Amino acid sequence: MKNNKRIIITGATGQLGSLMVDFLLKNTNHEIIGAIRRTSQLIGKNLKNAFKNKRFKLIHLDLNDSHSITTTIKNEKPDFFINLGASTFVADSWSMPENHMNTNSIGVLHILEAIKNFKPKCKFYQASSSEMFGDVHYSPQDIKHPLSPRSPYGVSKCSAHLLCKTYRESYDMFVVSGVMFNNESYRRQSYFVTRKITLGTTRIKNAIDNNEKFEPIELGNIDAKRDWSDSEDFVEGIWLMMNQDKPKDYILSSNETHSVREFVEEAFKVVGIEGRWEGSGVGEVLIDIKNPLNVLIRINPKFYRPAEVNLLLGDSTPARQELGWSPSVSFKQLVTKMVLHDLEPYKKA
Ligand code: G4F
Repeated sequence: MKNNKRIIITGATGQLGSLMVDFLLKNTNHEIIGAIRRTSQLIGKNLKNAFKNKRFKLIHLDLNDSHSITTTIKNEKPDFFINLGASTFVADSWSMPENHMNTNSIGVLHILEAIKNFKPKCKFYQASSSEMFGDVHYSPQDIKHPLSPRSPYGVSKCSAHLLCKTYRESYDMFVVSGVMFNNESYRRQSYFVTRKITLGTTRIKNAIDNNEKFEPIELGNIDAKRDWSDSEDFVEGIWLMMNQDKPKDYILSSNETHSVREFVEEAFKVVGIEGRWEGSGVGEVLIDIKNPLNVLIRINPKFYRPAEVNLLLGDSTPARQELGWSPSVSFKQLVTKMVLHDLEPYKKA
């Protein structure tokens, strides 16, 4: 196919990667190469539409193996490389810090080196993270906010972010970092707090409707605040960043912040359950107002983190003004979308 570009997307089975694949297959005529680890479990689930398209193919690439990265760049000769592959679960980064540094930092170094040496005109996108701002100095956080991470994950993302800046400035490469605040969807894994809540809420709703016993959802710090967006909005922002004339970093965010507590309240509202918070600290619970014996949420300190990012609130004004990007889904709409998706299996049952 003439004039078609070749785009490699790492993390192609993940939430953002698979949505990126779907977006590019739908909105461009380019060849899409999904890169995944051989052990990735979500191929059938998240890439089922992509496999129907002849412009899509899957390859194996391991961010922890420089040879696999170099060989991929040499063989595939990509025009764009969108790096959405990473160890993304912040809580795990204290128990697996080396894995996070290797995958998220050294992996990026290998990609940058391979592009520089074998396909220097390839445009590179790095998924930077609002976790880099960690112990925030001011709100809202803009692109100039100091890097102040609070977890090994945050450190790994800072290091990759700085490598990108260095390669862009040293070798005149097209390298952009999109600093993405939290983004969620029905493809989010169940151990992230939003999906844990939407899956838990729908499980409880089904149990109450059928007069069955149920276990509450167990959470950690419910007062942490995040700037949550819909991942489907972000993939468009990423593509706009890749198509600028000159590489420039941007923030992608909703510009609103909400606590985990608010997310819980909204989710139960969607299924028509009204709760009331009682107690405090580790003893705090959310109970069902209609039947106070029903405990909906309980705190489990095992989900507390050794160091917490208490507040994230982005300022994506430059992306909106200069790239023409804008999020289309509000906080309430996002919670509703995710809860309604997770209710579906119960309707079919
Ligand atoms: O959903 P989370 O695990 O996401 P977190 O840590 O904010 O990281 C996500 O967003 C980053 C961008 O800011 C990405 F870079 C990163 O890869 C990932 O996508 O936790 C959100 C908040 C935290 O404050 C956590 O302490 O929810 C709090 N929380 C409370 N109870 C919980 C739980 N988090 C999880 N995962 N599980 C709980 O039971």
